[in-house]
Amino acid sequence: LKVVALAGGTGSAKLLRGLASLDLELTVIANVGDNIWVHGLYVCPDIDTALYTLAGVANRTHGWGVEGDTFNTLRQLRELGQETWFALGDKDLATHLMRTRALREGKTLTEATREACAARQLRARILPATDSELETRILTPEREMNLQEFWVRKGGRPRVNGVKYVGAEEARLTGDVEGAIGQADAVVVCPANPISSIGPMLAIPGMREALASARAKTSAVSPMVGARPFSGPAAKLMRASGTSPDSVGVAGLYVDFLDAIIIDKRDRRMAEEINRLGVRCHLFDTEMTSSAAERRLAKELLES
Ligand code: FO1
Repeated sequence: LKVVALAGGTGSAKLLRGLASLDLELTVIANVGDNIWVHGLYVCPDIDTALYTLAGVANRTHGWGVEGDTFNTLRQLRELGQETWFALGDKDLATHLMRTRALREGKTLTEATREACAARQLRARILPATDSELETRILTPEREMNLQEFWVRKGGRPRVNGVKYVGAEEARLTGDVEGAIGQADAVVVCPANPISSIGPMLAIPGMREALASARAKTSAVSPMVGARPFSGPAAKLMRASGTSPDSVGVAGLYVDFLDAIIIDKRDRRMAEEINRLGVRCHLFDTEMTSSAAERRLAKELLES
């Protein structure tokens, strides 16, 4: 079974682990909107979260970075007067060094990511949604900023007036992404921030059409329970984008290509409204608190 999973950051990792535990051929399409240049290195948090998760080395407490990493280089940078609000671990740095060198040698992000996957002997494929530059910017009353600056440096505190995907209109889907979606037996949208994780990928011209015209059924897991996401600033960004911050809002954002959505069983009251949108709504326990729960949800999703 060829399964394609659209994935963002920390929220997606658990479902990716569940999918990878099943007997299937997994291709992850990763968000690139929250990539950022730090100390001259190109950091791709969502690609790396998928990479570390599938390689079995992800830090499970934070949901990002490498388990048991140390921060000696970061400490040294701080002593040397550099900005260190974005915490790059020593092991994590190796990934950014390899990627940045590959890009400097003229390779695409897709090629650099393929090399990173091969170096870690991953069975799954990870594809950046695009090789073009695409950056999620958060509009606050004070100024516009990169997503990482908003979320990590400012702790997600500033008021949000809007979100934009800079470069999206000129961005191009890669041939690998188009091919993977076209050949998939199932497409899944991981529980991830629909505005900052999945939104940038959907803003690439042709992505929504590719998903809608795929022969495979597309199903999602909602990242929301009630008006709260499991993690991150989803509610705030959804409100700022004029979407109701709950699973009905999530289904509405994907309605043009989604066949089914799994929402948390505590949100039973929303099922009817979602069904009325033309998206089949399934109720399940979406909080993945063990490997068994990750696997159960992954199975349920493929059967939905
Ligand atoms: N998140 C934090 O809250 N604080 C950090 O210092 C931080 C560093 C970091 C370094 C590498 C990386 O791949 C991710 C990192 N993240 C950090 C997480 C990142 O903000 C999120 O994983 C995604 O951008 C959300 O999709």
